[in-house]
Amino acid sequence: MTRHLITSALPYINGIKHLGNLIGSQLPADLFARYQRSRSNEVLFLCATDEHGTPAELAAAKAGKPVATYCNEMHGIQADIAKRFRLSFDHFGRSSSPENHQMTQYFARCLANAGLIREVSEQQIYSISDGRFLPDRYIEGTCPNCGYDKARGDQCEKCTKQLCPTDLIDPHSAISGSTDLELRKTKHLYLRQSALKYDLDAWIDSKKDWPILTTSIAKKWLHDGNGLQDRGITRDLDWGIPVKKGDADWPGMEGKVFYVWFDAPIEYIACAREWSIKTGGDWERWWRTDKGADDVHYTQFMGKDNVPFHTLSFPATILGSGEPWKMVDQLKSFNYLNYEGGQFSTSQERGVFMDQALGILPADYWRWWLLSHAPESSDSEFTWENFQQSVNKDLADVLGNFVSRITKFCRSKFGAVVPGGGSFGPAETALIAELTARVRTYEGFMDAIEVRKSAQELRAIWVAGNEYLQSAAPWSTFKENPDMAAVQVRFGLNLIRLYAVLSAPFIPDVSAAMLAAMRTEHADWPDDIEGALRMLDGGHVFTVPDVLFAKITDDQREEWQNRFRGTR
Ligand code: B3M
Ligand code: ZN
Repeated sequence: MTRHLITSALPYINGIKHLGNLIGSQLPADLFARYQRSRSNEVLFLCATDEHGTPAELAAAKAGKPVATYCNEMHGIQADIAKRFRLSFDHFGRSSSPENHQMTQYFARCLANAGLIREVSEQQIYSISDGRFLPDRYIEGTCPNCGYDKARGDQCEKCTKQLCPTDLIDPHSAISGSTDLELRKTKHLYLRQSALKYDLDAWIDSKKDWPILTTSIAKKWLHDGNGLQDRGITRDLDWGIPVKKGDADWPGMEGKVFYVWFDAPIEYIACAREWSIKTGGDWERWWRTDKGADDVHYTQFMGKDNVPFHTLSFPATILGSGEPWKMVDQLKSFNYLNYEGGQFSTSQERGVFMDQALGILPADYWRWWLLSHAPESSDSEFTWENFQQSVNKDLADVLGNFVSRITKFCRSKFGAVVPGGGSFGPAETALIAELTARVRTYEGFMDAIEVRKSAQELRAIWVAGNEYLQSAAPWSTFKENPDMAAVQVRFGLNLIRLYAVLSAPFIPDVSAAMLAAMRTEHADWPDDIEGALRMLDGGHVFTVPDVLFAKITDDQREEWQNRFRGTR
């Protein structure tokens, strides 16, 4: 039995996320968590809302609400939508939690005690009309590198160049639009990442099984230009975690907060503490290698733009603390999901957002399409045609139709009871052999977090059952040899139960419906396929389930295509 700690990158608190955000981290993480639980491994699956920094403050200002009120409301909304997408977090925490305040200030003290924090006086842009400093994304202007006129103070999202607010041409406040700005002296704390360069390099070199995408990004930042830079970890803002050294004040840092990317990854740890308060669990058993976490396998899920912070800054915080905290073992990062030839856009209302998706179809339809088209080695594209085709073919025609045909035929000839008698013939034996190989292959892909390949293998397992039914044709066999038909039908009904177990990580609701229709609690993972296909014996009562997947009509597809086209 392996113990799996699994975290998904924390979604920013502002607004409801779109399908691209969902497949970029939380949904694949859920697939992996569900699968590891189904293999009887111990899992702690954590996520939380990322509630500090620009996204929270600008969104709250736009909503005309105090930031704390806004965050309270949005956490509840995001938690509810996550539940409706069956994202099976053991805890969905908040980076603004008291636990994260305490944990972040604790790490700051450890780093200070290790001599890894230095104070830096610097010039920051101050907005006179807003009465505040404008760090990071609180300021916008024209990118000096590519001329993009909505570049932000920390990065130009068009040419991705990392910027400082003072680099921008024609800067203005992202809060009020004011250009009444001036440079003012301030001072901030910097994490001396440069002093940890060799430790980090050695740690990354030890990760022999990391995907190329992950390692190449980490190495680029580590060796890019003049190597790993010291990094500011405090900001002149009101909303955030106050700068303190543990419980003690930090002289000269009054009124400042920690930078959002310093506190957000620490929430992975604080979230476990929130979980232990909720459940009585032992969080240190998951995070402290001196208290039992040395046998934990820790996997992180995120979008590729978050890789630098997870392979450099957060590990620097952990390594720099000098304490035995668990560090990530495997890191699965994703490219981007594009929408109908362009990008998802909140501001342009372009693309399908998580609440809207659930408003038109149940979660499993989306889970299946997103996971089977996950943007793993490259970006992928959502088109309504492809979505309609995949739902109608994979889900309705292959899986749904198989379940419907076998249960309805059995009810018509044998009643809603598994028919007994007879024994498996060559066709059943052949399919057992094929499924034994395919399920082992499926397990291999799932353990390696090869999401698309896992989906393809699972689909092939569904197809194999269909092909068996097609060639066995119990409806024809029945006329000449009802006993043989009984064997074929019993075998088919057992396939339904097997499919329910194998498919649950992808489509949990329909899998539960299939298991319920088979009236069985037996949902153990099938180490022995033949044994699994004998689980439902003659006389076992079942029910014919409702239609598992309704096909998407052309009219529906056209209506939805128009509805989510975007405003421009
Ligand atoms: N909130 C997500 C993003 O950059 C960011 C991840 C934090 S994980 C600690 O879109
Ligand atoms: Zn640019």
